Amino acid sequence: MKETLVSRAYEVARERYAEVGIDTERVLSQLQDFHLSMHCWQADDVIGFEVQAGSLSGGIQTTGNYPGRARNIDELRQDILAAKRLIPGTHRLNLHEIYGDFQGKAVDRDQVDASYFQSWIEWGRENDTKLDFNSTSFSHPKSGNLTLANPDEGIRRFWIEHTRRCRDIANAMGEAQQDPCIMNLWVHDGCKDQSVCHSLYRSLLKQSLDEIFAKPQPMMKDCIEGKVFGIGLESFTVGSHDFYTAYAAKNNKILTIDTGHYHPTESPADKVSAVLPFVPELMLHVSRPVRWDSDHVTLMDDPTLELFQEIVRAGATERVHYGLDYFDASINRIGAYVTGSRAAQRCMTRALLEPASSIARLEVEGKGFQALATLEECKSMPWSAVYDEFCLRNDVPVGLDFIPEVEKYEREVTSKR
Ligand code: RNT
Ligand code: ZN
Repeated sequence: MKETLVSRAYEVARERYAEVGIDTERVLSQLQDFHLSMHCWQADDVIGFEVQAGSLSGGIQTTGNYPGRARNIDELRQDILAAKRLIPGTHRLNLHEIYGDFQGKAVDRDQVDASYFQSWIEWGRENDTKLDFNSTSFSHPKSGNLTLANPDEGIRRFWIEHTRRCRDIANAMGEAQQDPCIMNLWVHDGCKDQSVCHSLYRSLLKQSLDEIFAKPQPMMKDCIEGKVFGIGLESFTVGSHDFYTAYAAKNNKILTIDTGHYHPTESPADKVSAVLPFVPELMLHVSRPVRWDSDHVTLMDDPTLELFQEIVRAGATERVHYGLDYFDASINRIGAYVTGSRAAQRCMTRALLEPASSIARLEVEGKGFQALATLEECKSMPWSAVYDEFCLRNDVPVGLDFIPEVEKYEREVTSKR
């Protein structure tokens, strides 16, 4: 019954969109090629599997203690698969270094190598999931306030070694999956209070990055992520957006845009067309800041929608990697995983369904009101029927039907932890 309703609604939507020159079948196939890089850290509150794990540091925080957190690698894998069953399409998994398969062994960050990720590589192969990667400079006794920008040579060397090894691991993943692994580099380096050493720290970070990136790694791609500030590091951030934008432009690196990492009235979406002429590609960390970089679950809010629209309008869908980055410990984590992932897909659906070239034509012909009216009309076009059809064709619950599935998994699995 529901299936016929969905299909009927889709048929109507198909005709409505055809009237404005949009082929919904083409959009459905574009959606099939739209791969999210799911952040493994959503299922366990960014803790990971180090034997020596301490508490989360580096200016990031999860708040809440909803029961059912994944406590080990098997539980995490189980949760990721449970979430994936409810998200249409095929998706990648974004691992942090602290999620290695350490088998109860204390492996310090400057000792890690690809052997600890062999089981992930196999898991990825078995589950049709390509892997992306991140070095991890937070939650470690040597994290402090400064890692790659630390004037202490020993500490700086430690983190350079860690990050180099992470690139080796990413490259091994890329080779195994015959598709480049995208490795993100984010360090929290900054100052709680006023500092007169901005220039010193930034030159150290630049030097560290130059050393780290010196080795060619053909099967991985580097991306670098700045931010405004972290908790406890409010006064100064070494790796600011400007720093990494300049570094990426000069060194041909991928720039990561985390939607939570800008000033509250600044538009992450507007950065897409501003930086793409100068950097090879973009990585996204789709998140939702509520007053600060609070990493709330992604929703189809205006900033997120605009981000996807700007990518599509720029014709840049193939030059962007679509990572997610939020961690909410106050609600069911699988539900949060699925809600955020589907929200990102829904934004992409709307963006792909926009008759952008006709609107652009109106705009350049000076037909301002007609362009505005068309944009306004797009908001109420039946885009959701297209996303529902996408779920249906991928054999994934349509609409709210995924809620009982999450509840069942909670009853049977996560509530028993
Ligand atoms: C922190 C950055 C970073 C982390 C992850 C866990 O502000 O957004 O990307 O969230 O690496
Ligand atoms: Zn991020």
